[in-house]
Parts: sequence; structure tokens; C-alpha cells
Amino acid sequence: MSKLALITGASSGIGKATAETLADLGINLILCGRRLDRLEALQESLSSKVQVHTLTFDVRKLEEVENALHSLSAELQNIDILINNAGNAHGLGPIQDGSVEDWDAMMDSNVKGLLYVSKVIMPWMIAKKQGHIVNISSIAGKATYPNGNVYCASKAAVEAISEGMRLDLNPHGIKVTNVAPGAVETEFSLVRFKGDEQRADSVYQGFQPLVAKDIADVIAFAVSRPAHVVMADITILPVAQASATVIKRNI
Ligand code: 8X3
Repeated sequence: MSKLALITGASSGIGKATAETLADLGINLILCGRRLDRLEALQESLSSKVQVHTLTFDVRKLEEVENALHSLSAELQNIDILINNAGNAHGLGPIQDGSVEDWDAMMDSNVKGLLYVSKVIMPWMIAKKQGHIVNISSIAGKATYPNGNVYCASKAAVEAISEGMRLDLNPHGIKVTNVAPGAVETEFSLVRFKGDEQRADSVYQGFQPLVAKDIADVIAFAVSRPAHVVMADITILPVAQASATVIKRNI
């Protein structure tokens, strides 16, 4: 029987690439995001391959999350794979100059949003004694870099939540995979720098960054392992990147 995956932040970047890659594996999809037009365009492009459902909500708003997920039919609540991908960086600068709005936005989506979505779906997985949760963390969650402060904290929280889920869901046979990418060229930096294209482009200058499809391929590998295997923790870097702070640039 075909599996069913729910992906948050599916309208762009890693989420969108993951939807496309899982569709190629024949996995049915529930695409979640805030931008219905983008979700519907993706739904249309994938619906010849698999069944695709869209769900519009903001992971930062508990009531919206609960209402949207509980509106799913019993058939669509039968989720095999949850991909907690929604999240962003807002700002890059000294913590003493940080904006409270940016801090709230990052903690609300990267940490609390992930928890809100998981809170609804974990009991469904527990009831059927199987499931797979994939949390998209970051190299920033493994080591704090200068000016990364609260973004790094939010991803360090994701690392801890992945470990906590693996421990607490262990009796229930649920797999938990933590994926920590390094530099991936998506809208990530454009959002971080609030639309400043020049600053966003400079992040990826002088080396070949990862693209969203590189991460999607690894997620596809993780979710297609045999029932007894879990890829627990995966760090993916471009060859030019050695750590959260060291990137070899040819400039
Ligand atoms: C994205 C990678 O290095 O910009 O999480 O924090 S990094």
C-alpha cells in the first residue's frame, strides 16, 4: 500500500524538493504551508504521480494547526511520515542588537511550530504503532556561529527535540530522523536578509552550495529504509564546507 507523508513548509525550498522527490517514490502527499497558490501549483504538477492534498495553515498558530490537521479525513490522518520542515532564519547580527520580532519569528516557527504539528500527529502514529518523523535541523544546531545566536538556538532546540522524540517514542516503534544541512541555496538567505538579494547571494559566493534536491534525496533515502532501520542523525554539507563556520571560497 502507498505511504502517506505530510510536509510542512512545502511551498518552496527543501519542502518543495522533498515533495517532488517523494512523489517520484510513489508516496502520497499532504502539502502544508501558508501560500495556497504555491501549494496548488505543486499539487497540480505532482497529481499525475500520486494523490496530493493541500492544507493551508501557519505553524506558529496553535489553533490554526489544530483546526487544519483535525479537518483531515480519517484516511488522511493515517500519516506514515511527518516532515517537519517549516522554519526560517530572520536576521544575522550581534545578539545585543537583535530584534525581538525576529527572535519570536524563529522560536515560534522553528521550535514551537514543529512541536504544535507533532503534538497532533504523534498520537495518530502511536495509535497505529508505526510512523516516521523527520525533523529538519541545521549545522547551526550543532555549533553556534558568530551572529547566528537565536537562529542557532532554535536549531539546537530541534536537535534536542529530535533526541527527545527518539527516546520517548521508542516504545511505540516510531522512527525519528534528524537532518542537519549546511549551506543550501534556497530562499533561506533572502528571508534571513529580508529581501536583500545582494547580501543573500554573497552567502553562496565562491563555492558550490547544496541545492534543495540534495537534501530531498537524503530524506527520500531515510524514509525508504527497511522497517528495522532508522537513519537517526544526518549532517549534509557542501564539499567546500568543513563546519558551521569554515567554508573554502575561491574569491
Ligand atoms: C542553514 C545553514 O549555516 O546558514 O541552517 O546556518 S546556516
